[in-house]
Amino acid sequence: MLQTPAVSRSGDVPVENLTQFEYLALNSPLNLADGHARQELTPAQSKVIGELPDMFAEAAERPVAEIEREACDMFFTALGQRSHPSAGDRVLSCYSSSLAMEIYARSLVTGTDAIALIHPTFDNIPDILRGVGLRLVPVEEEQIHDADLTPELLASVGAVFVTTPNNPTGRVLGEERLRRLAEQCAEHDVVLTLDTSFRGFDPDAQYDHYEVLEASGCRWVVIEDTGKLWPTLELKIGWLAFSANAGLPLAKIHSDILLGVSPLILLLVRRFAADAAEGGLTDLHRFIAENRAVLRTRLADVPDTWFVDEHSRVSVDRLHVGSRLGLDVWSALRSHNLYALPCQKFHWARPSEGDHTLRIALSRSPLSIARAGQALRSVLLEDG
Ligand code: EGV
Repeated sequence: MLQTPAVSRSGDVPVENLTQFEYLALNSPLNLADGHARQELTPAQSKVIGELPDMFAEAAERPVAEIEREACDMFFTALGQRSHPSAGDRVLSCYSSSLAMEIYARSLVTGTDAIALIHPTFDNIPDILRGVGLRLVPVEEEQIHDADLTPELLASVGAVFVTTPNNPTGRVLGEERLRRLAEQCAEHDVVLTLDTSFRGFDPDAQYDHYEVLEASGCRWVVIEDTGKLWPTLELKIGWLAFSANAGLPLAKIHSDILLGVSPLILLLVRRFAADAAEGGLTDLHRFIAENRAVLRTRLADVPDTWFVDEHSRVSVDRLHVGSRLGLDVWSALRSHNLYALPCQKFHWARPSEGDHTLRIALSRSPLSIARAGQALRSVLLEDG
């Protein structure tokens, strides 16, 4: 199923996925495209970075398994996941959550040929899953939140994959829904898979998921990510956690790809997670909420535009551009050197559903958000 690549107006570079849209923005001073954290370090985080030479020495000296266990415990616990399995047992460390997902996908395809996947969601998830030969069955986000999955759907797939909080909508799977979904997956012997990369931004996503999953008896896999939270210049860990009964060759395939991650990065994660637990996370929530408020206020009186995900707390916000085309607005913004993300490709099963929305990143300096708000405002008013 080939789709015509989106072509930028000013150049003719074909853009085949969301990440390629994000590449275009990487060197721009007003990059509000990718969901990575690019704001300034907080004073407490700067202090940790100042101690990197000592941390390097510590990482070189101590047993890596010990550092890995501490980093994993600290991170999972900071985000409310007290019942998590421990590293070295049923948590595998990866360089990134996309790598964790690739390892998951390669493992899953040994036992099934189909997976139900939340729609919309960030397009590298369907692309990675399709890349190993899985057939994807779209499940609407509303469907997952509002009711049980049908027995027909559950009988037709080997796994269900939910991004929670979802990217880009910010929608969180609540505890009761997770419990029910896990029960259904247990009943049908389907692997329940969660991508919780954005969980750090929303306290509603920080109830103890592992307690619910373990109690259900279902086969489960969870991909956790430190990569969206802190401005650590792509120094991050993706974690692949799984149930004792997962029945997938995750450890074998992980070992095919890597011996281990850097103990220096594990130490960095441990230190940033400790700071998060001691108030850093609350500060981050306030920071994102303020950026969101500045952006929304700046555009509040622009006709025929609105923010779609009213209650979202994640570090991105979707703007509906009304009757305008998202790609046209994206091009106009680009000529002001401001980059956002057109949303079609999040709607991996039906891209036209994203024709009129843009995703704006909020993990940026307040000054960038203010400037972007101003540029968006003038572009939308010209165009409206
Ligand atoms: C976001 C990009 C890839 C991803 C960006 C993202 N990574 N393609 N492996 O991290 O929301 O901007 O998730």
